[in-house]
This record gives sequence, C-alpha cells and structure tokens, in this order.
Amino acid sequence: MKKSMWTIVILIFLSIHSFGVSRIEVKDVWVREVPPASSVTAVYMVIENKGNEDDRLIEVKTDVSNNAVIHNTLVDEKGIAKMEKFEYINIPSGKSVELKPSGSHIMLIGLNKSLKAGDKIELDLKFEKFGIIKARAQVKGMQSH
Ligand SMILES: [Cu+2]
Repeated sequence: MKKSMWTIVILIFLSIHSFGVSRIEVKDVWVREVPPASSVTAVYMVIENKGNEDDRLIEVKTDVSNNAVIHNTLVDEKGIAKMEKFEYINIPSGKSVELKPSGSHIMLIGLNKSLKAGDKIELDLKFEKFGIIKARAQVKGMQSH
C-alpha cells in the first residue's frame, strides 16, 4: 500500500475510535426568591448533554451561600415529600435533564444575602468530565414553578 493510502486508513480508524466527549449546555437557570428571614432556597435549570458520553453534575459553588448541595425530592409512603442529598446527578449522552420544583434541585444553604426577584446570582457547576460551567441564575418570585 502507498503511504497516502495508509494515512487514509489511519484517519478512518481514528474517527471510528474517537474518544467519547461530553458536551454540556445549561439553560433556564433560576433561583427562588425567599423572605429575608429564610436562609435556604433552591436553584433549578435544564442541563443538556450534546456529547456522545454520559456525564454527571458533581459539585456546585456560589458566593451567595455557605453551601450548595444536590437534592432530590422523594415522596414517602405517607405521601409526604422529603428532600434527600445526592452525590451527583447523571446527565446521559443525548439527553436533557430538568432540575425542577418537586424534583431534583440545587439547595443553597446558609444564604448570606437576601434574594429579590430580578436579581442574578453566579454559580459554578462542576461536571465530572466536562469540567466547570459558569452559570447565571435569575431570581424569580416565590410563586414561580
Ligand atoms: Cu432541597
């Protein structure tokens, strides 16, 4: 085989065996306004993985609270909703995952400022493979859903 032929063979091989990629996009990020006396609130968003490899949201950081944890809402046998801490949220390849009221969300614990509708806050969202995405969340009124 000619040298150029080998180059084509190698290129085809590389494209078939290319490494998986996670391509994360975050949109519709919002956080619920809370009364000044409250020190906790929740952040919601849509996370889309346009890559060909699964990923996970593993960590969230923000300046407006001491702590940010991943929560899921579970309904127990008495029909009472409870929130449970999760270590991560799976974001499968080719799928959109919605963090929404009554579902999974990011809980901000120990707010160090009051959040008023119309304000914006900054968040660092860390994904296992894709890395960190900086997101801006809009504060929405208490009745938003
Ligand atoms: Cu929660």
